[in-house]
Amino acid sequence: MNKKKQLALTLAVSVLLAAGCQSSGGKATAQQETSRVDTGKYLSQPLVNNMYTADPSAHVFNGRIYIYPSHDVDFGTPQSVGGDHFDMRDYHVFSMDSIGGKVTDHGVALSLQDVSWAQRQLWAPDAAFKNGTYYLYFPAKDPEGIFRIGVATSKSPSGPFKAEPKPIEGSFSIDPAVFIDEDGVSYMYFGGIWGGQLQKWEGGKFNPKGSETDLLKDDAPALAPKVAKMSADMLSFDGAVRDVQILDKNGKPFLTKDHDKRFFEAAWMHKYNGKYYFSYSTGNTHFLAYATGDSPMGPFTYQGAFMNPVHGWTSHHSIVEVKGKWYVFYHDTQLSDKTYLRNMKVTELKHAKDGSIELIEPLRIK
Ligand code: FUB
Repeated sequence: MNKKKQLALTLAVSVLLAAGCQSSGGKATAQQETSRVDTGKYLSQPLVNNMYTADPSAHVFNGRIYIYPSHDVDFGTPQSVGGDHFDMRDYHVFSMDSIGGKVTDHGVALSLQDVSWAQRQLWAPDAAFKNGTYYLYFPAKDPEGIFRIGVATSKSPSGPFKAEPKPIEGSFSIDPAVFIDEDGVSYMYFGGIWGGQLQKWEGGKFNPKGSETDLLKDDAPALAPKVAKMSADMLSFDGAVRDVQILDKNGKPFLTKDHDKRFFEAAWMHKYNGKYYFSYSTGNTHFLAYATGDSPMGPFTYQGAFMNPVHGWTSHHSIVEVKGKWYVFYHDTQLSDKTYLRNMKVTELKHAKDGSIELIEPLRIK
């Protein structure tokens, strides 16, 4: 490894770990932390104050807004570049009748102990409704420490959900986002690098000794998010997992060194005026970016960032239409100032006349 690369890796690792240590120590609840922060600094306020919530996937079911977030808790798990300190063990479902309305916590919808194949780290989930059933999709590490994606079902959008005995065959990595197109065909987008392990899957086989980051491969093509069609029963993939191609305006794929544009994690899909919008986080550069295309399988052309970095390290969102207006659910670390104890938020998202998304600044610049 040359000196420049060694320095970059050391820097990234220390930035990650230092970021995770912001105001470390103490296990204050989200509620206790509220009074310590300058709420005027933020575009919007946390939706929930009595627990930590992140990676909010929002959907409108039966005219009500349901949110499926990760449930961040400080279990004192040592921090690592692979994200061991994101040690989540259950999911709660939240709902509200309108944006700005009262948020209802429906309690524990699924626990790690009830997922027979999963050993740790219930990361960012998503939900879908089809065939009269609600599906909760979630990543977790199996006993070998490999992230897989599981599915659980319920007759109610708020759960409780019952997990299938095995992860989805052929699934790997993190951050599932399930999109059902107008023709009824469903797709799962997924993947994440660094803690999400995509860089350990080169060649289609998991390499436990693979790199913890993508930082040593500057001139290699950037690692691609994944997409698979879902079977009619929504419990498995229908066909092969494919790369999601994100191209620049000249039709060229990004390189690893394009850190402020290349995919990192947090895939999402929404459809607006007949176009497919694939959005994602750039991770270590903290932007939420989007790319558009004419098919749900891609390719997608990069359009730009639609949200500047939030307070915190991770950025993860969902985009949903509610009564004719569009909203982005996202998170930051306003309540805790710790990277792994986050709080979900929502703000309006506007498509301009040409279809582009107006850039959102989540922090008030004074
Ligand atoms: O919440 C754990 C991980 O952090 C998610 O899976 C990523 O998207 C990032 O938000």
